[in-house]
Amino acid sequence: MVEVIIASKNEGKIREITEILSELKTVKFLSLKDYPDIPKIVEDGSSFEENAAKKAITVATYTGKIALADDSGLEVEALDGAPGIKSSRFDKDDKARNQKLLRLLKDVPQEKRMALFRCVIAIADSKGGLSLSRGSCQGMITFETRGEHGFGYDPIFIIPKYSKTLAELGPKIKNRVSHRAKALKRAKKILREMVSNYLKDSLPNDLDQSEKACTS
Ligand code: ITT
Repeated sequence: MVEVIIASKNEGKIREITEILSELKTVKFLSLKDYPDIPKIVEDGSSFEENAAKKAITVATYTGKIALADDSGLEVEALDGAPGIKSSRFDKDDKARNQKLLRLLKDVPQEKRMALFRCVIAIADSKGGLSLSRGSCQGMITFETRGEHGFGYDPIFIIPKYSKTLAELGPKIKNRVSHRAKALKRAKKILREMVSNYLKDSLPNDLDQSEKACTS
């Protein structure tokens, strides 16, 4: 098994990432909850890409293991893309953030409530390797919170195809259609390759190349 650290403290994200990548049977996922001593990472980048890369590189450097980070957020068209990369700092907790958004949009009619969830996944290793993958998911903002599943802005984000919020749809559908699911589709291939190289490299040196090839 190869240990991969999910560079996040957000339980909702950790749960979804672990579920979506569960078919990687040679990977054991840990998260920042298993590394309470890692210093707080300040997300001061000017893009999802910069913040995701910073989180993954910091954790890979600190632990010496492969790290996978997720930087994500919600862009609301009527608010010129806010809260965007500031989505987690928009207010003090999920409930307050959702109420604030609904308040700001109270006079915005149905047809102008378009929004986009974005996600960037960064995978870094301790030797300086870094790869990024992106995903987005289009939707509309509700007039009230709906549903109990998920986390964050899920109760106010409608997927038009289902006319339901992500919090009503639940994990099975969310993990197929979400910004995170899309970004992780490509990230999964990258991670599979990194892990297989890592396993090959960690075999004893007295195995010759043909024996190593048989293990991949
Ligand atoms: P880490 O940095 O520790 O991963 P975080 O919650 O601070 O956790 P971000 O900086 O990426 O993560 O902020 C993302 C914000 O967008 C945060 O408020 C989330 O609740 C929200 N968000 C991201 N993905 C979401 C999703 O799938 N559903 C609902 N809200 C989401």
